[in-house]
Amino acid sequence: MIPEIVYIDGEFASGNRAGQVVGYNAFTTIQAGIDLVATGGVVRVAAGDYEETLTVTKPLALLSESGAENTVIRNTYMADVATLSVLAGPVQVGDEGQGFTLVGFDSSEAGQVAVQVGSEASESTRINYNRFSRGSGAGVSAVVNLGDNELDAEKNWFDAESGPTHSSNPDGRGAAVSDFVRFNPWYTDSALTQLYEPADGSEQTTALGTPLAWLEQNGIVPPAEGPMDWDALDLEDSDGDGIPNWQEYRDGTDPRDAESLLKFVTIEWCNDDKFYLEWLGGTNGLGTPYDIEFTPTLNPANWQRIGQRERVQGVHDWMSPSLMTTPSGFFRIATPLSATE
Ligand SMILES: [Ca+2]
Ligand SMILES: [Ca+2]
Repeated sequence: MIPEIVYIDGEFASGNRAGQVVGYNAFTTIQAGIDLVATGGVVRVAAGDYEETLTVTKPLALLSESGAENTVIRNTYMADVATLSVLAGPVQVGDEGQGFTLVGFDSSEAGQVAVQVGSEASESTRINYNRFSRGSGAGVSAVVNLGDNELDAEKNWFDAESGPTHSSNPDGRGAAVSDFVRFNPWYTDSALTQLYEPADGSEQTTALGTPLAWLEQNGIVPPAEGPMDWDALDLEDSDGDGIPNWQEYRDGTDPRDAESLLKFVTIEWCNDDKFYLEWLGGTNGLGTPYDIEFTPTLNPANWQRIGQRERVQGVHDWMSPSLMTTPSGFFRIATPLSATE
């Protein structure tokens, strides 16, 4: 009977352990387990440092028993041979808490590869929760896909917080991957705890925090034949109302309408103990509530938030809720970039 699960431990001696018979379902090398497990079976590898080059020619799962940190597969003796070659699939290499540290032949020469996947296996192979090392040389690749179906190599550590070296990841400085390797998200730490969170292109902003998409929606775009200087556009006052575009975003007003700007229209002292305010504002921009701030004197100013008001389009009103201790002072409407408690 061919075993569905085989156990690998470099320290197995001859003789049997509970349920494990050395030479049948227990081996000291990973390659022996790969060769002798049933098709579609599981090769379970105990913690240790395995100096091997592996070739997989049938569907199986290769899993460690105690994670990538404790289970290393290393090619120390065969230059120009991948540490792990996958020639048929589906094959799974690693899973959560059951990955490997995979080290290619350590050389500064290009062409040293940790995992190479053939075209017959690329679509159905998964390589996750592993760690790749660049070794001492820059020439070591983490994952090379010889096929043109996308290979799942998400959630690995590529030996750099910036992710693997590949043209589609211009900031990546880690071990390289070939084309047709899906590597995003990757782990940004070797302990495999923090996944990289890609920036959403729609959330790009100017230096002052104005979304580029908001400027575009309001028809404020760089000239076709000029520099893409969004920061300069942000500082412009496109409608000539005295308010720069970045401020109109925070105020929620229309940067193309000079009548639309944040301003008080009414300030009243009523019933001898309350202030009543009205101001023009809008919802065309930042969505955080307006802060109503007050200072009894401008020299020195001591602005304190005394209320908040949800945004609407047009006129806002607000009545101070409690007795104001001073019948004179100054108000302003503040629009902090992020909501404050
Ligand atoms: Ca303006
Ligand atoms: Ca305006």
